[in-house]
Amino acid sequence: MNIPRRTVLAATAAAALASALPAMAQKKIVLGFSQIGAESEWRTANSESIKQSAKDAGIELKFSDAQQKQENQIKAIRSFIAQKVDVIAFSPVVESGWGTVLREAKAAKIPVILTDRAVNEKDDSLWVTFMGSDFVEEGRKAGRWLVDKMKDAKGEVNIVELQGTVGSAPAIDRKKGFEEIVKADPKFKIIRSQTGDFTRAKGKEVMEAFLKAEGKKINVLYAHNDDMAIGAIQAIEEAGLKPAKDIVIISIDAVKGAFEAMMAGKLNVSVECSPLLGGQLMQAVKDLKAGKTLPKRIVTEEGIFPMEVAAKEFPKRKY
Ligand code: GYE
Repeated sequence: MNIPRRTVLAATAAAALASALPAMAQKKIVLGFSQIGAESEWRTANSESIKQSAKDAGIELKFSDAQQKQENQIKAIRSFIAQKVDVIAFSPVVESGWGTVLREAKAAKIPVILTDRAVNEKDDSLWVTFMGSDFVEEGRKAGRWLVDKMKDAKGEVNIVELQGTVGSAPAIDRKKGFEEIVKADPKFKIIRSQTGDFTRAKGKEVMEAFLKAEGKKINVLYAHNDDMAIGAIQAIEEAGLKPAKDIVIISIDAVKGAFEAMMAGKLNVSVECSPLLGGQLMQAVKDLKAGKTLPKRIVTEEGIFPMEVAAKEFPKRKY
């Protein structure tokens, strides 16, 4: 058969293009994510959510664990910039000190998404969106629950507070929201407040010190997360006291460990803070790549779980 040479060339070009197309279509979006570390049950669930959601969304994830150190997060972000990833996301361990590296990302035209925790920077053009919980509101929920629980209490209500990581958004905001509510009634007194760094070990250690200093004076423990509360419960038991009875205990996150403590009658209430941010993060990454404008703030919806509902809610919990 005599096929004109031009036709053959055109057919070859078309075939080449057709075989290249799927490869082009398959070119995966690359997301660099800098995680804080693995300090709590919340964080573990958050990392799993991000990894699983990236897989489900077909997004290539470069995941870096900073082991609680801001300098490691800055290094990771710089390396993502050098690798020219499509999008950078991170959960900032503390609020301040991000200006320089965020300007570097902006200069490289790589969009940045803040997940879980906010930064304290005036120039909000340095990130496209911030997705996560309203920590001030979580603190208020904890405060409102306590005010209601103690509405008939006569005399002083002495509170000890286990704060999260110094300088972190959830520690600053959860303190603020809680104080805002309890200060309305002078019977509430925060007699000690110290960081337990969001970990069980530190929560236990600091609670031991509180008990040594204040002993039976302590009526309430407000812990900025469940892990610290769980550590503190151990300290309270070792001191011969009954958690949730001798000392009312309030914490935040509502992870499975907290539900177990509530079902065992050792924790009074946990305010929900969802770590399951992976799905909405991947959606945001895809939207960005499709040229859509994202809302500047995406707030997670959450509830509050007192011990009375723990057994009923437990089977439904996903983290
Ligand atoms: O409450 C705590 C974790 O940033 C909301 O960090 C997060 C907090 C969470 O270590 O358990």
